[in-house]
Amino acid sequence: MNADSGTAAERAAVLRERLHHHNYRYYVLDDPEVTDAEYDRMLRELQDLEAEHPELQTPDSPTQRVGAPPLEKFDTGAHLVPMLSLENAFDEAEMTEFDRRVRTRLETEAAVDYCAEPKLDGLAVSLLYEDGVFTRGLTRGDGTTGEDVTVNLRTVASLPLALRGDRPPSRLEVRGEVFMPRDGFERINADHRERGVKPFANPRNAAAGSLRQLDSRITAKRPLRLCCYSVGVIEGVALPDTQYETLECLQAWGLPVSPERRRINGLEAARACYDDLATRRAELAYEIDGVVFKVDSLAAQAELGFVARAPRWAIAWKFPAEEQITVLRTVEFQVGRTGAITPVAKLEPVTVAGARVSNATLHNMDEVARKDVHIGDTVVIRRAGDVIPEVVRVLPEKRPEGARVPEMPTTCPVCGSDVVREEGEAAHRCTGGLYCRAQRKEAIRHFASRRALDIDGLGEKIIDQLVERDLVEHVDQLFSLRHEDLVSLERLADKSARNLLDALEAAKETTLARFVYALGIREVGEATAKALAAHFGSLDALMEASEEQLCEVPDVGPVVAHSIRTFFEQPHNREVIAALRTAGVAWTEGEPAGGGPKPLAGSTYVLTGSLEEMTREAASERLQGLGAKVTGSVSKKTTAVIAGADPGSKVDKARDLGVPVLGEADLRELLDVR
Ligand code: JCF
Repeated sequence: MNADSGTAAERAAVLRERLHHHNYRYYVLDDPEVTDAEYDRMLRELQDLEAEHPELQTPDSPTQRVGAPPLEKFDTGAHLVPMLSLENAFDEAEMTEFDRRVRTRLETEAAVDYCAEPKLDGLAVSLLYEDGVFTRGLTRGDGTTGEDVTVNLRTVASLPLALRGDRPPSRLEVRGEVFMPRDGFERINADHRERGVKPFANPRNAAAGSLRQLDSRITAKRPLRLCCYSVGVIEGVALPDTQYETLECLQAWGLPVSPERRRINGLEAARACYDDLATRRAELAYEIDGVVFKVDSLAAQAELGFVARAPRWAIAWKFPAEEQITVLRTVEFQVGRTGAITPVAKLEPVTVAGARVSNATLHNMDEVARKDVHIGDTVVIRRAGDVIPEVVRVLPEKRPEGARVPEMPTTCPVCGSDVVREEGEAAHRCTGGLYCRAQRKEAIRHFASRRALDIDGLGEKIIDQLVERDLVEHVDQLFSLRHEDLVSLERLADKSARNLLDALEAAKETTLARFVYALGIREVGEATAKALAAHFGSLDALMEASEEQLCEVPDVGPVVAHSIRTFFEQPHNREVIAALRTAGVAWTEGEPAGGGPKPLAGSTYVLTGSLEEMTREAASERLQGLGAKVTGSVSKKTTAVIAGADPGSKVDKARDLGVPVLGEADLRELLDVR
């Protein structure tokens, strides 16, 4: 052996040791000491070393989790000790009954110690460690024999390939659940959808499908996790006296166990534990379907024994099912605040996870097509946590004769405007904009927001009431509100009403850019509104511009141009705009700068103080229209500072830096240059 391979061997050993340690910190203790990037760097270094010196590879190396060539089929293997199933409790009475039976059999009145842990919704496996090395893994199968998925399990990052500690058991058969956390499930399904592969119905199916892959290289790419919960066989080391300590022991050997495990005393505490997990269910990173309670004392477990294939000392107190089957009566189309039109399934009412459900979202028409939803179908409904109920899938075998596919209406069910669907977008949208009642609240909120017309005091609560009482159907009607209208609203005193009327009056004087932004045209944010205002100079020019002309504006592409065109083509939108102008909303119109020369290109101005003839904003837009940059702070690169009345420190700064200071007359001259 040469000196080089000697150091390589040492380095590989050090890296393996560190990677094992960090794997343990991350997956078992849930308390990582290094970032993912640092971990990856070490892993890559080890991979490179092993590639250069294949003799340094060990079967338990952290690099050996990439999978192996596909199998023809899985072998079967016998569990050393049969894998048990769990009795279920579906309500509190059944749990109380379980506790009573346990105490009767143990001949005790005293509260029993239980070890509690969440019941993971994955797939049960049995793992064999011989002399501390992982040698075989089986699925549960029929409880006596299962499929040999050893190569697949070796790719599961949280499964230790070798046990930790000085004296691991000489033989250990340990049971656990392989599951897929929610984020991983979402990621895999997003990837499947993108590639046109059928997504998994739920994380449980995803975990099962991934583990039962004949090609373990695919399994290696799936974000599977392991959580261990019991021991089948143990040799060479004695187990502690309780289930709780057994879990601690497994953890010390490097096997992941539930961080939610608890030792509790008696039925009352079991109920509290159940309630706690039920409330936190939606926040957990993985799906659980109940809480497992086990009599903690192993001696008491032995005394209780088994019935059929389930232990008398354990029970799974299940949460109400998050999925239910029902019939889809019809599909309605709901218009959201932003104009997106969502297909909603109207259902034969069912109770899902404790709540009565008669509506479920179908998301969008792509999803309707992908799930092949027909009206009259029997469907699986899912309601998880606070998430709105959704249609997960249909049961095609139950489809009635003549069931038809729901169709998106061509006009908005609320306002009758055209419904469009933009290229590359999943959602259909109502083009009604300001006119559509469904979008009115959002439209008014946006219209009044600080960067739009900046109507002080027009908050959400007031907007809600204005719309609900039909005081404001379209934004122009904001300007015909009277004092008596406003004081009739809840939470609006005389003084606030007057302030709001003043704010409305003040908001009428605006800029073209703010006005365009305030219209709430899809794809038109503040920057685009400014660019449009500078380019076209007047609202009429903008309203008449073709898509080609719109595309000449910096940053406006075909998508934005199309959205603007569609908006201005809607007669309702034109009516609202005309009414706004009649109400007195006004701005200084400029000359179109678009396409024309940019005499101020390359120059940078700073505006300060108040101008007499126009607002600073209007001046800024017009300077920008002529190609100048307008910034907020003075530097050596500033061409000039333009100062109105009562300028601030910017003028001092300009003098310090030798930057010219111009007045309003100079500004007018600048803007006249064309
Ligand atoms: O999390 C589970 N799915 C889970 C299943 C947890 C347990 O403690 C179990 C189990 C199945 C059988 N314990 C047994 C005895």
